Amino acid sequence: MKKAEEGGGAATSIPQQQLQATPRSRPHGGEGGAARARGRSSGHLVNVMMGGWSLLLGSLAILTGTLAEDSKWGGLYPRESGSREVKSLDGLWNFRLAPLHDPLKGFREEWFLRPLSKTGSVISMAVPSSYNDVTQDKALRDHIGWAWYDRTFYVPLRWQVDKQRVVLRLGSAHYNSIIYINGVAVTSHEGGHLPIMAEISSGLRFGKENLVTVAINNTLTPSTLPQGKIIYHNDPTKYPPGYFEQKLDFDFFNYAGLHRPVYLYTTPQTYIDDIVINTDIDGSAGIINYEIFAATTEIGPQSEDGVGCSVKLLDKEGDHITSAMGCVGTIKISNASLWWPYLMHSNPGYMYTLMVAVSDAFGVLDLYPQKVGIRTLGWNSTTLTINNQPLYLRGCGRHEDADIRGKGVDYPLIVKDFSLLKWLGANSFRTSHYPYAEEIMDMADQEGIMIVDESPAIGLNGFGEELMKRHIAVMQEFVRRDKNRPSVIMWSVGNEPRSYEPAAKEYFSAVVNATKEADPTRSVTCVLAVDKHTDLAGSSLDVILVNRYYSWYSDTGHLELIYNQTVNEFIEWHLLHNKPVMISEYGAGSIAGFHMDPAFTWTEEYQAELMVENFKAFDTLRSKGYFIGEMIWNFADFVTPMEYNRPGACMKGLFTRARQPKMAGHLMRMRYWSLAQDIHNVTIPKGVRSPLHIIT
Ligand code: GCB
Repeated sequence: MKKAEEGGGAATSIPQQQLQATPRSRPHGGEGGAARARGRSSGHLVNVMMGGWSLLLGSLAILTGTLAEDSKWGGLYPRESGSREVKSLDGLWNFRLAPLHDPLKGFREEWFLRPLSKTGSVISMAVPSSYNDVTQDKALRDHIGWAWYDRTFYVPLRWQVDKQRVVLRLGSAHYNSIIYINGVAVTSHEGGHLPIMAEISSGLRFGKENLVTVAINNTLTPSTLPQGKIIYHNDPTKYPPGYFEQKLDFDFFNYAGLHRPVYLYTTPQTYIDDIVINTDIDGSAGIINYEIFAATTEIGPQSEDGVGCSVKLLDKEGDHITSAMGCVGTIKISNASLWWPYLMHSNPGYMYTLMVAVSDAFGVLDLYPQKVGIRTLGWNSTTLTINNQPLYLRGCGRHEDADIRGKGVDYPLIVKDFSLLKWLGANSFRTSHYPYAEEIMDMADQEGIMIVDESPAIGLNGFGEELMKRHIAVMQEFVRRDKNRPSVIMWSVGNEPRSYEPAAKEYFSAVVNATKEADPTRSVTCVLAVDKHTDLAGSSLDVILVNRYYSWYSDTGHLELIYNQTVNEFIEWHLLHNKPVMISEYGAGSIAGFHMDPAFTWTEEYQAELMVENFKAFDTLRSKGYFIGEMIWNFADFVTPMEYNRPGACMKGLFTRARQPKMAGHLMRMRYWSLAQDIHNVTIPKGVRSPLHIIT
């Protein structure tokens, strides 16, 4: 077995049964899809899927179920260490769409058995990226159904000699996906936005060329998250035979593809499968409670004696602070540097590194560097706190959305967006309306930007058993991925459900309870939009988040009504539930460069004046002591499906899609810095000024 270079010293031992495939008795972790899929022929796997996923609506293949084995994975991001190597598979892959009216052709012809280039024509496709906007091809932009990706890669012989476990990890693939290595299906996954993993060691040709193939289907149905519907048009006087369209229950473009980085990484046969961190504070001391879940494959450990865990805590500069033994433990640090949000402290986003080691009597087997931000969260009927200080959230709803790449991870864009958030003086955002890329979440941790972490359940309706099971499974996967992130201060189980439907009460109670069971340390919300007297979800939530578009979707043009309507609305939500309340969306569309005085809908002036009226209402609500934040819709303009009532995009951005500030961006900057000055006594930077001096 490969011995890592960094020593952890003698380690306290893990009982042998915990080292076997399912470490500890967790609902997740341990050996996953690859091991189980191994030995099956790929043809069998497809048959299983076709049987279980009720594939056809007319001629269209649709996935409505899942093999789900891979959902047991996902806790730890691929990181290098003294015992682990990471190899990126990003770059240009080969790509082909399945024909719209013969969606199963690729499975029938077994495209996964050979390079795609040998079964037909291919184009180059960037990974990570959405595939929709990277060419001039309308068929690619508007595709519904299966798309196929493949590429070759080498794995060094040395990995085999060193008896390394090799894991393939895709950050996400939207929506359903099946992954093949050298022609054999190794795992499948339902749902975009969350990782897919498979241990692939036994299917690899070490020192030789290997083939990875991904089949991916973007079709949304009433039982997917998010939901959608396929509508068939049967009137032969209007539509050609077999004509169908995808209807969506949300307004953002349903970008599809391999949106996030694809990695291969190695671990030893006895490895760190997951780490759970919870932190607390005691006066000026910081407390880190940790739990390490080790696992082993059938060919490990090499030695069964004395396998155990140890940790070393390093500060931000990498200097050693303290060490501890044991797979479960507590570390107390006197005069700890806490994790604080941006503008709430002079050193926001402070994180330690917990170097976790699993060792045996001969030395370290596996190492994983786990970031730790020490902070506490609290909530009661009026307040949300961090490190015992009340919070006021200044933020926005966002989208993963940009030119060309769609929802593809893009490092320059990540840096730009966080730079703009800090320029605004914002301290938070909501991952509307799905889990964001881990690379974005890393930046939030590091910069001290607080996150309301939202699941992909947007606009839900028809609250049946099947949907609930899926929703709970997604929340568990989501918590597993983001549980150790200090930036995540609240879970949002969804956005704007039809929570007046009678089944909503029981449904949300079950989903919220399951989320709390997975993570009792954070508050849970759901963003509401229906009338407060018909809503049936609010009673299950810790914090009430409400979207309201006064003078835009209602009383359009009547800015003078905003103040009263907003103040009354939120007072009533609080009285009804006796919980903290906040506005999670408000705003107006504006076309950058479109001006009219007096203000008119779609002008920059109208958007800005609507904001000013809202600010007055928020200040009144703030003084009541239970209004805990404001998030505008939206950070930047983003692309919608084609509609006649919007020019290709939702134009409610503070910034254009190219991230240039509108008048609203400058105004928000003034607002958020003034709030930060008022609440945290920060100095407003030079150059922050209201663009509205003309109207205020
Ligand atoms: C909403 C939705 C958001 C939309 C927004 C709008 O309530 O939550 O996804 O984009 O309204 O602009 O209509």
